[in-house]
Amino acid sequence: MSSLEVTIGNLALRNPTMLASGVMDETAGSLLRVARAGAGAVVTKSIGSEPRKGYPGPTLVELDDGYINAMGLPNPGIEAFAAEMREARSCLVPVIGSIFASSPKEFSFLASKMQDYGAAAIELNLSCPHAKGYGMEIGVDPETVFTVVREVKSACSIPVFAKLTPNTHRLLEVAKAVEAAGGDAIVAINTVKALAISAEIRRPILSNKGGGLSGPAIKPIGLRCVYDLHADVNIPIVGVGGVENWRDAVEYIMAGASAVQVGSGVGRAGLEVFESICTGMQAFMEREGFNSVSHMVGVAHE
Ligand code: RRO
Repeated sequence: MSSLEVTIGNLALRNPTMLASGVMDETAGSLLRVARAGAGAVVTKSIGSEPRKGYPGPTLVELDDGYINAMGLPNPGIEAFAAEMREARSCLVPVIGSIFASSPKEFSFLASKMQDYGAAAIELNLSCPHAKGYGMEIGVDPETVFTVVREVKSACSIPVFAKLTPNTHRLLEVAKAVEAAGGDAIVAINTVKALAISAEIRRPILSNKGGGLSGPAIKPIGLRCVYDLHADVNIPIVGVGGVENWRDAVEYIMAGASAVQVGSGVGRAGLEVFESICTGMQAFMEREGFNSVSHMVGVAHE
């Protein structure tokens, strides 16, 4: 029997699938449903210091091969999120607290709150493509990223993951900064900067105009980033971007990911996506003679 168990840093997962931040993850109830559906871990919506409404609608456009979103970091704020985390802790699987902030000090404050709330790990959002003062505005500068990760690492004892943006030519430098600062894993990738226009309305569709593209359209971009990262950094990588079946997950693992996250795939394939990825991957591993997921990590480089 092939094993689907993996460890990322010192975080043990029953299988290599996680719910990506931003999907079904703002309440304990929805996180619990995703855990029951078979995910190996769940990541919360990115939470900031204060409540935020996000951008006015429309905030999402559905395309044939993905979505473009500009939600604008809507979240209840770290104080109110305590109640959701208290309930989500009864989850069968690790709950990873995603946070966004505009300074290293604010990131460490939020990380220690998430740790107090019982998060099993922290995911730093260094990559939202459309929020002034947050996300990729911070995450494209290796020095700033180094300082953020180092300060968060000294403020908490749980593993710290950094979610990076593909919207830069400095991805490898940023990833090396995460590693040098003691980061436990890299999560790649967040959404790709994109735009949708309505011919009839003659304007961009989203209220924010620009947004972030996700889903199958970005899988080759995610694969390329994970492949390059695996060649250059020595901490685990979590692959995200267009994963919606076992084959997508295996491709990311062969590129160098130790686990994958599923975001748009939940919207497109339903909650069954986690179980079907795991069943398909298990059958593939048995057919191909892989005893564990770790034996598949990075084999595309050999
Ligand atoms: O909330 C958003 O608009 C958003 C976030 Br925080 C993110 O990290 N990535 C994205 O595509 N949208």
